[in-house]
Amino acid sequence: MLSDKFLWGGAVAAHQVEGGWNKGGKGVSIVDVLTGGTHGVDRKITDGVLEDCYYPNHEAVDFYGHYKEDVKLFAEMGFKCFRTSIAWTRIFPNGDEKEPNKEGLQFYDDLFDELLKYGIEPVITLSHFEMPYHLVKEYGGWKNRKLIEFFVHYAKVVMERYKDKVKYWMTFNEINNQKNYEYPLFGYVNSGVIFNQEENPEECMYQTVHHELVASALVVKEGHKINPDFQIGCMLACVPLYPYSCNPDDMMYSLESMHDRYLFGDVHVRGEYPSYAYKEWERKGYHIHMEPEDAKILKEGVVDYIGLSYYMTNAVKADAVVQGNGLDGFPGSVPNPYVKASDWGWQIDPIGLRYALNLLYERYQKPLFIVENGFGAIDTPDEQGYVEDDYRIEYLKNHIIEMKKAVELDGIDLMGYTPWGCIDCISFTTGEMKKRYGFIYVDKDNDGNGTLNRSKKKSFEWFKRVIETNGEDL
Ligand code: BGP
Repeated sequence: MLSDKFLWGGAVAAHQVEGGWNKGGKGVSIVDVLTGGTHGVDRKITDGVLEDCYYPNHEAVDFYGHYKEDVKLFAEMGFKCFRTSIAWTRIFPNGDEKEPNKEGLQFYDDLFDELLKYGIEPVITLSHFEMPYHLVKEYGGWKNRKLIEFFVHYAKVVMERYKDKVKYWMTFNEINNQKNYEYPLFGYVNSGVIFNQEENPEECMYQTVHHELVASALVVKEGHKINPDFQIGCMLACVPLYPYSCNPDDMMYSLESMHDRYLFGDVHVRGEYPSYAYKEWERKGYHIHMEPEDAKILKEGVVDYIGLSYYMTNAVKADAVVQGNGLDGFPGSVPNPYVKASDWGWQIDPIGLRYALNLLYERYQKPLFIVENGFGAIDTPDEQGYVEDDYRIEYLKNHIIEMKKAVELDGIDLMGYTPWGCIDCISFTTGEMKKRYGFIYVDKDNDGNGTLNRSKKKSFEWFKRVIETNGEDL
């Protein structure tokens, strides 16, 4: 049985739902200047706002204007918590101001009050791919150590302001995806840096992420001073990399590939880099600049829990030709003959979730929180506008079964489960509307047309029942 404190809910990120990109004094964030993409084509990083392009994030599903209606629907489903992010640019439009934007602060006050009215706990990510664009243009993004100061200031302002409304925090969303630095989008949205345009992309990535790790640790420390009851976590993209075969070469290759996935998690959770990181830097002649106080900061700022996203596993083969675009595969990835993939090539593997939870728990012995999981699909409403998303129910059900095994059979300390995109939102990787995850359908198409009307999909009633029975009736 799951504990009766188990946090069932849903997850989104500000820039994928809010819209209102220039309302309420909000500044331009880096996602505001990405173009939308089409299936199979990467989103593009532009050099500023192009007026003649369709920018899905600019309007998104207008959660900014509809949040009361949406929160009411979340409450009807029985959500115990709701994960979203604070758009840094609503609070500090440029990122380097001293004084916050009052209207931005008020928006999140209103949103959190609305959630709390229904007994829904806000779970807040401080940085989910939406740093101020000004910090990229003016300072070069997180490559610049100065960003630590700006981020810590922003975090302190919002933690102080919402200290009685928000208990659960996360610092950076999927910080470890930057390890996949050959794929520009991940590095850019996390750090504002296009690594493969740098002289030494990998060394630059390590230096950049080091600044984020120090900032994260400082925020954990400062946050606990503001309210000792705060639970402040990290957020890791968890993609277990299976060896393709029991050939020792494949076994070793998968272990080495997993080193990459854990590296930054180790710093968040243990307060130090793993031994193999130092060896790699030495071997490759990298010089990662660290201030003398950094080691102490990292040690003192270890996280309280690990938030994770889980969508897929990958199989890796030592002698595979490098393939994949960084979204559907990591270097050495090969199709796994035992699992199917979604339309976007994401391998569907519910057992992999139990595997992932075991990996993380064995390594860290810290509470885990599944803050993203879900099935992106093209939903087709019938004539009445109803979406019968049995495929989504099937996906989530199978994952919840394995999640429960991790708790009930493996004894994993799991705080909660918030499926991704509980209301339809803009897909991050494709920039499109048509890749949907929600229990709630939003009438908006890929070209931005639609009424923005909200309606319940079949999965809405299903998930409501799951929460009502604490995961017993699937
Ligand atoms: C994660 C991000 C989310 C989200 C999700 C699904 O990497 O944290 O922001 O979007 O992936 O990806 P997509 O929207 O591309 O299907």
